[in-house]
Amino acid sequence: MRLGRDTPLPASVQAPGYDRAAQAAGIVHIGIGAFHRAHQAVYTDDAMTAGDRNWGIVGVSLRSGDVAAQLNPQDGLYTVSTRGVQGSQLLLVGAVQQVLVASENSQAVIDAIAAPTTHIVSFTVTEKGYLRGADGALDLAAAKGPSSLYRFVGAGLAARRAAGLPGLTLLSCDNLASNGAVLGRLMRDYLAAEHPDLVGWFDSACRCPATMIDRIVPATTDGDRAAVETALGARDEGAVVTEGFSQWVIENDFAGPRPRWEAAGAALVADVAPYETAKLRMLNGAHSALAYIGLGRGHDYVHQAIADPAVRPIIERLMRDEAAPTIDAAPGQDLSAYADALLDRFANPALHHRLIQIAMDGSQKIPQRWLETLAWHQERGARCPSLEVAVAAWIAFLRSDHPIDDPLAEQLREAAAGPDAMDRLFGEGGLIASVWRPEVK
Ligand code: CS2
Repeated sequence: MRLGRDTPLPASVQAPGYDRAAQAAGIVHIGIGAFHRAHQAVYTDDAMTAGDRNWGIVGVSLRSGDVAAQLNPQDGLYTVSTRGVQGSQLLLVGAVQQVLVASENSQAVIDAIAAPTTHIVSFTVTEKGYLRGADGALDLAAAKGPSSLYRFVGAGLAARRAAGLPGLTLLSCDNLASNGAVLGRLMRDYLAAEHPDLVGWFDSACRCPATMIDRIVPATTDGDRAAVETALGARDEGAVVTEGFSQWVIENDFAGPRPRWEAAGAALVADVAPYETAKLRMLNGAHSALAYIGLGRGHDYVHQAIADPAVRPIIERLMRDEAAPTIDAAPGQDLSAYADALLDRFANPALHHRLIQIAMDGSQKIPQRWLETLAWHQERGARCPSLEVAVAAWIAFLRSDHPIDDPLAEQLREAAAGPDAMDRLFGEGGLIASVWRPEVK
């Protein structure tokens, strides 16, 4: 039996505490992968359970029909399994109402963005989804392409303005430095080229707050789906598996109404930067290092790599001695306690987080995860021994037999092959948008 609105639930499963059918959709989310379903959708669901109304989510996949095929036959319902040392828990999430596939039905996506009930368009499109060139500027040719977020948002904004509707909050939930400002600048550049009459209205009527989002969400496996089926008594093709920990820090700068996400534990703050920088350089920086160093040592999963006595000290030093000193902590933000908590999260044996999943898209991740830290120390005449090991491990990975999943895969493999790899990757005019120049030996 497939999960749906009439599925009887076991008593152990927590169900949405509100009338789903009575909610309007207030959010369009572009990039409805596992991360969104385990993170922002859960906060939104909790906010509605706490009494907030009309924050249903219309999910959008830009390319693939997979998530639509998983969720639409289930009335948008899916489960989130949290797995930790204290055991596991199953939660049924009702916030997602339907999933649209932009490549199949672009007008429906534009209509959803232009709907009067919509106040927020949020994004988890991964680093490469922002379509930036090596210089950080919008790649306009790509942005005009069929699976560009800018096309849909641009057309949706044009329709809103024509209908006399208010502007929107565009909420980036990706792991980019200054994600809100970056999205705002790129969106504006797109509008300047394609809808120049909208730029002034965009500036005054729309907002792009920054966010720091954090929850480790490994790709769901067939084994996970089978375990959920046993616990639920129904088949959930959209199941996601995650850790107990979850954090969301959001810049409190919205164009209009927003869900009371604070009722679900989100922090609404004036300045996200200290949290975002700590997360990118410590958590994500350590993750990418674990991926390349761990794969090089024959590990498959994060918890195995962090248990390796040859790896753990490198990761600890990376976080505590290299990344943490570069961060201007907010009052009450304890970076040493943060490093302790991250080591525990990485060690979670109940979460099977594949290193190869983290290793993908290195060209898009490494600048904000490693190079900012390296550049900070370089300016002060200091070295980062752990990050240098990580850089060497990435080059070894690019030279290895592992499949390389990266928009620059071919160029990276070629650049990494020769003795001048450091220079071709990170040097002047190199492949990686670099703030750090290696001392090429
Ligand atoms: C990971 C992130 O795949 C990756 O690159 O580093 O997805 C990480 O798990 C999340 O940012 C945690 O919040």
